[in-house]
Amino acid sequence: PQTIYRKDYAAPNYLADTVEMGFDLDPADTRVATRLTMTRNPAAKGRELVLFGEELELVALRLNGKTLSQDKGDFRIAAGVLTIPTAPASVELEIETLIHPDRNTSLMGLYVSNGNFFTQCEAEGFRKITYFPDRPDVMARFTVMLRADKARYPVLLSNGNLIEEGALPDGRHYAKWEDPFKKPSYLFALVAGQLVCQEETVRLHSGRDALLQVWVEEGNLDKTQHAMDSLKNSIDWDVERFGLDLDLERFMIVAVGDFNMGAMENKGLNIFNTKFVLANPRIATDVDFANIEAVVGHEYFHNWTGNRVTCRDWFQLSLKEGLTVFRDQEFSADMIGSDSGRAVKRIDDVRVLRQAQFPEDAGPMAHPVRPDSYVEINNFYTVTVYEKGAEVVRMYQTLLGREGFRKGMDLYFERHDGQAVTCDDFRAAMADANGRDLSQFERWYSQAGTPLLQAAADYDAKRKTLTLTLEQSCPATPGQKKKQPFHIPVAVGLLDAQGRDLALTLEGEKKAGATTRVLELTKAKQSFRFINVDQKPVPSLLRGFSAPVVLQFDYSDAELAFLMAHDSDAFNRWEAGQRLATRRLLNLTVAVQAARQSGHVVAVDTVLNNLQHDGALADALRATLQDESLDPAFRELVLTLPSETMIAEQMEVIDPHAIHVARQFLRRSLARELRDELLAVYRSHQTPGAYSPDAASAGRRALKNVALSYLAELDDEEAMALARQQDEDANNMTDRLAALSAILNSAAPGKSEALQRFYTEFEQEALVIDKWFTLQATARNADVNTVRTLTEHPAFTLKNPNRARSLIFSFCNGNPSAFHALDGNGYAFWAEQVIALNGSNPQVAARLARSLDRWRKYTPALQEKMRLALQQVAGTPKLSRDVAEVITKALA
Ligand code: DPP
Ligand code: ZN
Repeated sequence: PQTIYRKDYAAPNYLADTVEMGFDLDPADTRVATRLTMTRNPAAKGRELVLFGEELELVALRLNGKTLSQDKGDFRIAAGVLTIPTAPASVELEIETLIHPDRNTSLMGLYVSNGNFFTQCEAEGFRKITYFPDRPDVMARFTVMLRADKARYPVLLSNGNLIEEGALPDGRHYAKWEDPFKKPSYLFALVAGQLVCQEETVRLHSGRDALLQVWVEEGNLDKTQHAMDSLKNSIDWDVERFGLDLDLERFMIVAVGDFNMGAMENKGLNIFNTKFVLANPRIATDVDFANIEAVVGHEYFHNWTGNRVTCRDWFQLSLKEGLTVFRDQEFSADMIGSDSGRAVKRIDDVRVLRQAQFPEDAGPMAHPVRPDSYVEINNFYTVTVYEKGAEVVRMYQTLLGREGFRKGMDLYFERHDGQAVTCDDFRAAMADANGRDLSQFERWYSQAGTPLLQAAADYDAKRKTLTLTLEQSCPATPGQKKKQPFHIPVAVGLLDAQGRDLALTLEGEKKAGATTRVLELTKAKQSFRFINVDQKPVPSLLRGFSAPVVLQFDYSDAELAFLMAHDSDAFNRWEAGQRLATRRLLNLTVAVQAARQSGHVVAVDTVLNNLQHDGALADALRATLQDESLDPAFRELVLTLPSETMIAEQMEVIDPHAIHVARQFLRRSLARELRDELLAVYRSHQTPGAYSPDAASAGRRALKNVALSYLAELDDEEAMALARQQDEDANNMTDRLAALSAILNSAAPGKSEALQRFYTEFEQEALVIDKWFTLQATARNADVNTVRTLTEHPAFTLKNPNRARSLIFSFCNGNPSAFHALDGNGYAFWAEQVIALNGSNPQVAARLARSLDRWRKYTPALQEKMRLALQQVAGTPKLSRDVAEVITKALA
């Protein structure tokens, strides 16, 4: 497969003006007639008119009224590209294609889900509908006519405004839609079928009215209220925070059960995975409610950051995604409102970054936020482009302040509304609006890898100064051996012996300033001197996680416990606990390995129990658990130990089994030590009365349920009775799932009965059955045979991405010790599933293919088995471009 390079970007030879499309919708054979007006681009060098098309039957092609013939050489088609070598400066192209939506299992382009029609065009799905200049820098005004059988497809939707509808002969009907805004083809959408909607008219900030609709299958109307509320909140928030109002008369969200991604921001017609729309207390957890709010916000915010101003080319994907993730993160934080709520949200986001993006940045698929090349763009909808991209945007705000950031945003829209632009254009707007030089900041876009920030503090008691020395480096990544220093904002505070923040004065300053200062590290090594520091302080570094780096500082256990108890920065309070726990977990892991190696037939538990007892962590957790002044949601985060994946990333050589044993041991010993306190917290954090997904109630449930999960480690009758009682009594999915999980992960009897009861109750709710599969795939006693057996369950299908993710992905990514079984059966299973998915849905297959990204970091025995599995996939005939890219890079 061919690699596409950013440096090869060339402006399109022709620019589009208008597009008129007619669809005769039929699942087997849909006819698409397109009339496209274009003019030669004076800025372009080439003269050829280039259109892209995949899996299309071309019925007719006319240029300015004249039929073109491939035989006569009027055009040629090769490898998905239709080229018309010579064309006049101004053209009207008429293109007729025939497509087969019911055979489309890739879920890109036009496809059928549960009998209804949907589209997904980002990034390059539009070319599966018609030949078209399918690239984001070609924007056009679309008018769309949909025709279909009225009984079977009563609802016909597309982008923009409905301008006409009516009956046609033979029981058919039509609807004509017009999108008043120019857009690239990746934002095109249509939906047709049997759907119902919840709708509401709202008065916009501008004084105009807008019609908001949430479309779902009949029977799901009782699950749309939260999405609708989230949409209204998003509209208000974007006006308040960024002065951006809805620009349409109508805004629609449609839910579909078969969807590759989370959701898609098509202009005025957002199409969503059901997972991010449907919710009520019976079927959705607190996390689901929060995710729905975030994703509804995300797609809505794209209307400005993505649609009004779009990307010049796909290398610039983070221009819209990083920015829009940042916006949705801020939206969610503002919706919680309180400072502690904001911190909880921040911790959640950083956890995702560390758990998923740091490993990506250290593996074979590592790429800059703005990649330099790709084989298949679908493989670059990554945590780097999204989550690290959001961190990069957040750093502008940290460096420029909220107001400065807003000025930059205003200038960005003033300059680029209606354009397709680059990450450099965004950075220029931020710099120019604030009179700042942000040229070095560009390296966050061009260099891959997670920077390492080493900090050292030197206190001079005589001079009363504290010198903080910061040193940065960045590991090599594929294609990038040497890295230049980044521009890193480092937020710091200093705590006195009582745990109070000191007012900070940097050398050369006259007065003491704020208690948190943002230091700007731009060189490889730099020192910052604080003066008037009366006593040796404890530094609180990288407050709020002010940059996406790994921070190393030589804290003692006592200092970490002190920060856990006192830091005014909630993020660092949590961070200190995580550092302490990580330290303990790594020590235990080494102890497990040593015990295994000694060859003595001693139970590992005995060895661990004999290890010198370290009460520091338990004491610190006890203090947090009982501190009623702390937000329950925050306490839950502190109590949650770093995941097995997080520990794995800290090791030179990953030994998943030792990690698992160590972490389980620590959980059980903490449960034993904190049993009384956990029970008390469990009892005092019930949420009686009607369920509400608000952050405060969700936090209470989270704390209560983490307590339950610890207690379940003890396998004692009292704890199991609590779990069983909760399983019986729960009036919401959060509590129900937590109870079931506690039962499933214990040694107690009655597991299959509990699972069966759950299944029977929710058989009709696909999203809940997904949870049912996930619970089993990630259960402690699950192995590859458990999962194999579940693939034969009548409710399982690989064809539905949510279902495939719920079982297969959950096992391969979420149950490391079982997946990495020593016999290599987990890898064999992985290879089978990747190969099966490759044939039907390459995009989803390539995601699964990434589960072995980090194979070179494992023990030699596991590495060898992983290499074999990778080679097996590599040798499969008809490997898609998507999977081939991932596997080739992994083996390189
Ligand atoms: N649907 C994806 C998102 O919104 C791609 N744009 O992030
Ligand atoms: Zn997005």
